[in-house]
Order: sequence, then structure tokens, then C-alpha cells
Amino acid sequence: MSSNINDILQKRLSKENLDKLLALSNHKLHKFVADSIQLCNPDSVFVGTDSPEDIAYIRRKAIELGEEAPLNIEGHTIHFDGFYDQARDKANTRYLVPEGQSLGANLNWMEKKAGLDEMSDLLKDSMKGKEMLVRIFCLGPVNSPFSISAVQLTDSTYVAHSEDLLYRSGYEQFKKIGDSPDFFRVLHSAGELENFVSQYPKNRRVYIDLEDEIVYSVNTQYAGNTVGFKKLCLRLAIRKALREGWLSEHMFVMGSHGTSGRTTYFTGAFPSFCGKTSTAMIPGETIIGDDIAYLRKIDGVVRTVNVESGVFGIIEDVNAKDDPLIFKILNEPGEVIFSNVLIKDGKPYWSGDGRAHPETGVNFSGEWRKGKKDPEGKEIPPSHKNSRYTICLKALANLDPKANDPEGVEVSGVIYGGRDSDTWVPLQQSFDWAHGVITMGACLESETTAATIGKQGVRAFQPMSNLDFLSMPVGEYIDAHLKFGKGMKRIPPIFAVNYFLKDKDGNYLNDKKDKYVWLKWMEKRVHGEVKALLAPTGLIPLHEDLKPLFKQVLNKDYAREQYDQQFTIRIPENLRKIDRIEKIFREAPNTPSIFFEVMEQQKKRITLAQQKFGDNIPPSALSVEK
Ligand code: SPV
Ligand code: MN
Repeated sequence: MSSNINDILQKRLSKENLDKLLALSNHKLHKFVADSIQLCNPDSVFVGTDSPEDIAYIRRKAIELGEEAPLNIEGHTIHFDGFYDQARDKANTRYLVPEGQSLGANLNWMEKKAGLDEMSDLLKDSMKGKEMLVRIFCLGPVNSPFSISAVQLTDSTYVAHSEDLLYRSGYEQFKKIGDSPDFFRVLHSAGELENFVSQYPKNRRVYIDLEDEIVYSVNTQYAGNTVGFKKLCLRLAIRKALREGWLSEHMFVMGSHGTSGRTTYFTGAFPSFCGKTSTAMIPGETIIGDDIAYLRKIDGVVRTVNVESGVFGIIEDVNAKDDPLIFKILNEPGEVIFSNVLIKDGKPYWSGDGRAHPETGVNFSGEWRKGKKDPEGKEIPPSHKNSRYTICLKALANLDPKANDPEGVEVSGVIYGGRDSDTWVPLQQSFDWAHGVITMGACLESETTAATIGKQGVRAFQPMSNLDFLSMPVGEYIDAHLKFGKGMKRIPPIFAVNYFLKDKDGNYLNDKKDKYVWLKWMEKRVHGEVKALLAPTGLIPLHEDLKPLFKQVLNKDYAREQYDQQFTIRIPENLRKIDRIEKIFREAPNTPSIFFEVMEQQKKRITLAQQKFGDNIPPSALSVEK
């Protein structure tokens, strides 16, 4: 350790905290902490180990300092983010790129030196009067080929507490990496607080230094901008994965339970608010994770782990009927952080909870009463649309027994899904890996939602549901997926689902629970137990296979007319989609040529089918695959 670093740490840390830090003999870690102390100037520094006492300290401090308040049920707390700090801030989240390099026109980036200068100004003395919390986590299970160590420095007890629920403790794991420089770093300050929320959201900045693998975040508390190991380190992991030949994805991991006791594991990529968590939580199935997965090819098969150990879930519409398992956790003793819901007499309420709501209370706007307007004159709802709950996965009764397996689980199928009201059928399978990667993953589009700041309901390009987090030109990212498909002993089939298809009058064509059936069909398909129809866009289920599944899973009669309406191939819409996506990739740098070849083949198939059958092709016109 250089004497300067040593001096700072000796001077600014108590003996107990210094001992905990120095037990990790890693120069880069010590330098990161010392540099950050000098910049942010905290009054004190707390170093957390994996011990229950250290974790309890953070939980206690969150309440003492007012970032969280206890609710009536034991272990439940409420945290509010600022009125203008309720979602991921895409516009102010930028990559820092060394001089002379470029990330192209589609990613939000700036020159590194200018970004670091701006960050230094914003972070300067930002922790004065506060304690800096040093927390060490492990992304992925510990002792695993997937493990990545990660360090968070923050002045927010809410952020540190959330991370204790969402990630595996990694202090002991960190000892194993010794002096290795291979770990992610996150520095966050909520900035000045007023009424426990960041006071200057206009100065909110989230910068990701790709070269040094450091995330900086300031003047914000919303977890998507501050819990560095979620989407911010996902961006670092995407690049690390590209360098090392694996994949880092915005995906759930779940087990579907088929006949004779088998478990078939799927990963699924859906943009926020498009059914990702509810698919991972389908009753009767088991969950491994609901947001971020690492995928590696090990001995020729694809294996995956959940990067996280908890859920930061959307609470809207979580109720006893639709999400019984989560609803139960939200209503019984145990650790839960509610954010941005309505509180009245120590009880949380949110839209779609199935309960009668009080007309007054406290919410993300402060004291609230029905009819209260925001400064723009818009009525403020009782709970914010993006209000959330944070829980540990281990609280869930349906947690898969392999959730923490260091070897991960074998991926038997990959699912892509977006919010698409007019184009894709509810369910189809690709012809092969490249066809799935290109025409399903890379072609994913989704209508925008409340998970990010901005207008909702606008169709947007969403490749692999990962666009918001891409840290490289999209063509290179797709190329990484294509390369990943090479040299596999067992290639997982790729599926595309669409839970949001509407008829011409704007009515949804499917019930929320139809996804239970789609999953069962995919599970059977993986094992070669059902046939499929050959559509120009992919392989679609037969009515005769879906009908008994609807009966068995949902006790519903699935009429042939419903099926015909849902699974009619909409030709002009599919062709327009291809044109939109092709244009994007033509303008993006480094798209592999196979991308355009596969898109051309798809276009040709669709056009030929159009000549033969017209603009809307019912499944009855299609033949069964050979
Ligand atoms: C999402 O919006 O996709 C989330 C929540 O999972 S966060 O990314 O943390 O905002
Ligand atoms: Mn997500």
C-alpha cells in the first residue's frame, strides 16, 4: 500500500473498520476507498463484512437516519424517492469513453475526462456530515466460475440495505481474489438530502467508466440509478462477457416442471413491465432469478446463474389473486422494503392491490390526499406507477433448489418477449439458433413503460430487452450471441412470446394467465413431445396440443376460433417490422453480414406466403413441420 493511501485510511477509519478493510489485501480496493474518501469527504466510514451484525447495522441506520421508516409488520419498511426521481434516468446515464474512441451514434456516451471532471465536481464533499458505507458483494453464486466480486461505496443506507437483500454477501469471497484487480466498483452519493430525498434531481448523473470498470452515481436514490450491481454493472458485465466469450443478459431464470418429475430450465428476456417477473413466478414452477443472468458455455452446454439473490419488483397489480406468493410475503413478517407506495397508519397501499384505499396518507409527493395535483396540474396517484418492493428470493416458497448452485443450471430454452400490440403471434419458435438470435432477439420491439422517464406506449427497438444497458454497438452485441451459439453440444431452442397482442379494436387477445400454457408447450417442445406448424416467421403450436394444455393448466376450453385469431400471421405488420429493424442495423457499425442474410430469407419467406395466402395467414393454411 502506498504511504498516501495508508495515511488516508489510517486517519479516516476507526481501528475496527480499518482492520476489516485491511483483512482484504487488495491494493486496488484500498486505493478506491482512499480516493473516494478524499473526494467525498465523509465524516466516518463503515466497512461491512458478511456478518449478520454488520448487515443489521445498515438496516438499523436506515431507520435511524430516516431513509426508511418502519411499517406495522415486523421487518417491513418504506422508502421514498424524490418526486422527480422515480425511474431510471436514461438521458443522464452515460458511458465514459477514453479520448479518440467512440461508441457510435446510438449509445449515450461522452469523453471520459470531461465526464470524470463533472463527476468530481458533483461528488466533491458530497458525504460531508454523513457516513460512507463500504459493502462487498458477489455477483452470481460464491465459489463459482460465474462469480464476479463487486464493491459499493455509498452514503445511502437505503441503497446499502437494498443491496443486502438483492446480492450475495461477498466479503469472504473477496478474500479469495487476493490482490486481483478483477472486480467492479461503484461510487454513489445521494447528494444533499431534503426530507430524506435527494434535493437536486436536475444534477442527477450516472456515469459508467468502461475502461476502469467504475460506476458513478450522484443526486439520486431510485434503485435503478443507484444500486450499482443491477443495470449499471450489467453494462460492465456485457463488455467483460464479450471479451471472455460468455453472455450477460437482462433475463429471468426459471424451472418449468414437466412430466415424470423433470425440471426444464429457461431464461427469458423481457423489457421492464412486460411480464418478466410474472413469468418467472408462474404457479407450480420454480424461480431462480427475475432480472439478470450470466450465461456460459461449459463442456458444450449453456449454463446460467442468477446474478442476484433478491427481487426489486414492480408492485402495481400485485394482489392475492394474480401473485399469491409475492402478495403473501408483502403481508407477513420478514424483510421487505416498499418504495413509493401510499402509506396510511403504517400500512402500504398500491394500485391494483385489490384493497379499498384510504383517501389520505403519505406518498412520493409527501402528504397526499385524493385529488392532489402535481405542479403541472396532473392528479397524483396514490402510489407511483413504478413503485416497487424489495425482497430476498429465499423468502419465496417457489425458490428453485438449484438457485445458488455454483455450477448454475443448464439452459434448455431461451425466451424473448416484448410489448407488441400488432405484429407477433403469442408464441413461436425459431428455426435455429441464428434465426432466433436475429429475427427474435435482435428484432424485439416493445412499447415504452413507466420503468424509465419519458412518454409511455411508444414502440421502441429493444434487442434482447437489453438495449437500455448495451455498452457496445448493437451489431457487435448480436455478433457475440451468434458466436456463443457455435460449438454447442446441445443448442437450446429460442422462442418468442407476445403477451400483448390486440385485435383491430384494441382488445387484448390473451388472458394474463395464457402464459402458463405457453410455458408448458415450450417445455414439451424442448423434449420433442409436440409438433409445430411451419409459419414463414417461425414454428407455431398446433391447436390440438394447446387445447388439452389449456384444460389441464387453466381448466379452460380453448376454442379453435380463439386460436385462429391469436395465431394468424399478420404479413404486412411483419414486413414493416423487418424494414424498421433492418434500417437500424444497416446504420449501426459492425453488424455481421449473416444478420442481413437471415433477415432477407425471412422477408422472402413472408413475401412468398403473402402471394399464396394473402395478408393474414390463418394457421389452417400452414403445414406441419417434417
Ligand atoms: C428494470 O427496470 O428493468 C428493473 C428495475 O428491473 S431497475 O433496472 O433497477 O430500474
Ligand atoms: Mn430489469
